[in-house]
Order: sequence, then structure tokens, then C-alpha cells
Amino acid sequence: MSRKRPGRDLLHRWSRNPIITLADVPFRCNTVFNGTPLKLNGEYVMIVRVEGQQGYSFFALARSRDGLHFEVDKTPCMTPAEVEPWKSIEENGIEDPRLTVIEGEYYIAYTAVSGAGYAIALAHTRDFERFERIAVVSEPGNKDGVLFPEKINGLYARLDRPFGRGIGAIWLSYSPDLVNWGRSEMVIAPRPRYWDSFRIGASAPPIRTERGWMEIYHGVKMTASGPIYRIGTVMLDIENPAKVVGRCLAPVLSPREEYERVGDVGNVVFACGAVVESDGEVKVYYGAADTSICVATAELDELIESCFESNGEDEAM
Ligand code: BMA
Repeated sequence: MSRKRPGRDLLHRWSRNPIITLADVPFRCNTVFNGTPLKLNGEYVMIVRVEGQQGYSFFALARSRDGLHFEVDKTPCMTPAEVEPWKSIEENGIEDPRLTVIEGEYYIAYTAVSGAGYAIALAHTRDFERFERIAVVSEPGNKDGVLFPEKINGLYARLDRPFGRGIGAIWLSYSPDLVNWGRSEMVIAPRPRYWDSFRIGASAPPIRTERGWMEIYHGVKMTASGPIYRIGTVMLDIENPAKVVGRCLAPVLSPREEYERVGDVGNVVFACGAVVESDGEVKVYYGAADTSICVATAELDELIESCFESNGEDEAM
């Protein structure tokens, strides 16, 4: 389907969105959103962010056979830590999980919220029942941490979004052990004039493609009535992901449907992960208006192409 049809997005929403709402959560809570999926032995698991009625967030596990119909487990899978050193750093909740498989192990990068602000933390699971914390890997003032699914030149790698001077850009860091991080550099900045002019952040863990690491990210534009969160694509060099080799001009998904426009935080589509199917379909899971979880799809080739829209082509807008 051509993306040039007015009002259409490259990502196609499933007609029965949203796929997980409050009504699907078997315990009392306020909202469910921003889920991170994984396809495991033909079935899907998704760690979802739940905001409790008391106001802070924690995680639950949802399971599905087809990636469209999910059942949420009866109890949360990970709640803010009750023991130090994590207790203080997670006292206001845990948010926005991102699942990455590295060498067959399941890692979750997430946002730990304390009185000092947002920090990035890492946890690990083998069975999606027990989750062990690894380390808090940033100072407060950083979020949207995602791990690459492979070591790069022998080192673990991550993208994140420090808040330096209020400019929300995406940075890259490396680590020999997932605990100690460094060699940090800025990789992708917001673009004046564009839909991602206010701030940006990594969304899904990077996907290896024949043209580089494809990152599905979120971009924010500030308007008179508040921010609008959209989803875009950027391609990073395989050997040196500090090098941007292509970036979409137009977003691949913008809030348009009522469930994306209206909710606890309106005008938000916010992905935390995607599944690449063996036939080349990519299922992008995203939170809608911080109130429910939806899915939208595109062919991997189309998403790759979107990173290489040439500048000056107004028809891409
Ligand atoms: C971001 C994160 C997301 C949220 C989005 C829109 O900064 O906090 O969890 O979905 O804002 O509110």
C-alpha cells in the first residue's frame, strides 16, 4: 500500500486495536501501556507497563499465541524494589521496559523513577517468572535505554536519552559487562522544523537489517496544546552505530485514532518493541495515549526504505 495516500501512515493499525486495555488486566490498576514483546518458540510474551491506581508504574506479563490476542498474568511480574540499592532509585515506580535477547539471555532495560528523576536500570530473566536486577546503569537524567541484541566489536552497546540542557537526543554507549558503561557519544538529535523537533528517544531495541541497525524511535513535537509523540525510523551503521546512514523524513505512525488521541496523555503513540516475523512482516507494539496497547504492521523492507527517503522530497510528508 502506498504511503503517499493522504492521511495514511506507513504502519497499518490492526483493525481491532487496542489489543490490551484496562479490561484485560486481572487486577485493579489505572492503565496498561508501553509493552515490549518477544516471540519465543512460536508464542509471544510481552512485558507491559501497568500504572496502578496509586499512581506509580510496574510490570506485568502478557502472553499470546498469535501476537494479537493477549492474556495478562494474574499478578504483576516485577514491582519497584523493596531492598537497597534499588529501593531508593525505584521509589516512584518502574516504567517503559525494553526486552532484548543477547546470546540467548533475556535482558530488560527499564526506567527507574526516584525522587531524583529518571535513571536507566537493567534486569535479567531466564523464565519470565523471576526477574533479577543487574545494575542501575545511569545517573538520574536519562531514560529510553535499549540494548543492542549483539555485542559490537566485543562490547555490549546501548542507546539512551540523557536530558542534557533539556535537549532530548539519542546517545550511544558501550560496556564490557553490562554494568560499567562509557565511550558515550551523541548519535541522533532532534530536527528543527520536523515532527521530531522537540525531543527524541530510542523506542524498540535496534533490529539488524541488511542495511544497518534499524532503530524505531519516538519523536516529539511541541504544540500550543502540548506534545505530540510519533514513531519514526533511523538506520545506523552495523560496525559503528554512532554513524547515521539514513533517517525517515515523515513519521511511520502518528496519533490519529481516538484511542491514540484521547487518554491519560493524549496524542501519544509510543513503541517499546517490535517482532520481525519470518515472512518479513514487522509487528510494532505501541502504547496509545498512555492508556492501552496497540499493534501496527509493515513489511521490513518498507520500514528499511523509510530510512532512506531523500531530503527535499516533499511528497514524503
Ligand atoms: C515519555 C515516557 C512514556 C510515555 C510518554 C508520553 O516520556 O514517559 O512512558 O508514554 O512520555 O506520556
